[in-house]
Amino acid sequence: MSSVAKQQTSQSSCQEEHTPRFDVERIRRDFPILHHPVRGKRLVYLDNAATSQKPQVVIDAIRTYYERDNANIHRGVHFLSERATEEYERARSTIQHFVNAADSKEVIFTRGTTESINLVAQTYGRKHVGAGDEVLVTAMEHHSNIVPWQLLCEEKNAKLRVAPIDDRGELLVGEFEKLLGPSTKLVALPHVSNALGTVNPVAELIEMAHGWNAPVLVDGAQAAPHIQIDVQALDCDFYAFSGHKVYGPTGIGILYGKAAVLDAMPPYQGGGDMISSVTFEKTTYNKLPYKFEAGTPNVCGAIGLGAALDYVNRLGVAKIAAYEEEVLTYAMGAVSALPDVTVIGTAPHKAGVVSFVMDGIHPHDIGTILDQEGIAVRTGHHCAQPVMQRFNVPATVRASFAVYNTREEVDALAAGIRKVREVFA
Ligand code: C6P
Repeated sequence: MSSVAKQQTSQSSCQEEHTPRFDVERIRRDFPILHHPVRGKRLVYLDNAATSQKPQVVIDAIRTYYERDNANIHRGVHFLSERATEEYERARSTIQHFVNAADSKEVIFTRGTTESINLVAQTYGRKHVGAGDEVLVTAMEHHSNIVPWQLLCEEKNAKLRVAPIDDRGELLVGEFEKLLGPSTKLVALPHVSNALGTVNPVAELIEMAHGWNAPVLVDGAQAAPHIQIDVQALDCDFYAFSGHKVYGPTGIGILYGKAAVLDAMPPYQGGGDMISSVTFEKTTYNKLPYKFEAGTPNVCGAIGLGAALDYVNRLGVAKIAAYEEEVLTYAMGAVSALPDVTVIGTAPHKAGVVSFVMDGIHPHDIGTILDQEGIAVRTGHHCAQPVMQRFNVPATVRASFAVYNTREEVDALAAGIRKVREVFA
């Protein structure tokens, strides 16, 4: 175990002595799907970075919305429309507080992280990035934080620069800083890497970028479930995350943007609700955040996400983070101790993810055997092919953790991996 991992373990055991134990069994009862066997076995769900499971309160919120409140929003004077609008806007304010945005108008509902990033690329990016300019990303990006910038750079004849990472999967901060300069018109980086679990020092990186007047978009898809987000403390210009990874429904996500930056951006899509007035000669646009929410939005998804974040707040983000760190440290120790296993991504500061490979066995075979044991992991490139290229592997097995995972499930994973070795012996 690394010295930092050991430090983390001793920190966790100190915390255990002074704070009441995190009642994971009670939390597990909130998630109905965890109690349905798969392949005749108890489900061990370790694919939370792909999507997390949903607590009963979120399922109930969705059901109640369709049973009691369903109507279009911002459009009707009737009772149901008013109630649906209130619930939708209440969800926005929950999200505002979750990320500590200064104003709820800085919170834009999108379909997910992918759409949030594309929105920024196609509006801010198209306006401010020109020929010869540069967009800076890192070598640990998910495809969603690469391809939108490539599309923009191709269109504008701009250049995509990539800050490298080291063998542990940590960003080389000095190299990142060297890549910044007067041509940098935008920086986009992940708060937490989905393939490696590395937590980036985003506040420090944002400060460096701002030194060159480059705004920063933080891809928070893998941070939102694990880390307290404070967009004002980070001073990021944009922050994107998806509802479905933080116990909410699919098809809903968030783009936070500083009000002044969003105000100066052209709209993304045209349609209903994003306008102030329309004539065939000229259209004027609605105020924030509606300017960026064209068409009937995912009302139910927003309400479901609000319920998910209310649930997370009730558990306490700090308590969740401390508990998950304990489980992750245990998992890193258990998996890396197994023979023939190499963990990919060993940065000292990690969240949520253990990625690994086994000598002579393809990750898909490992995933298939684990599945027979009721253990759900993701295998493949995790939509982060450049990370696989960096570590010279075709794919990895990724176990990713949520608030309801336990040490016993880590033990089940380790036993499953031993079984894989036996099968291939
Ligand atoms: N990563 C994973 O298994 P969407 O699909 O829009 O909700 O999120 C895209 C995305 C963007 N950035 C990061 C860091 C991500 O991890 C993801 C989604 C999932 O790793 C599905 S590919």
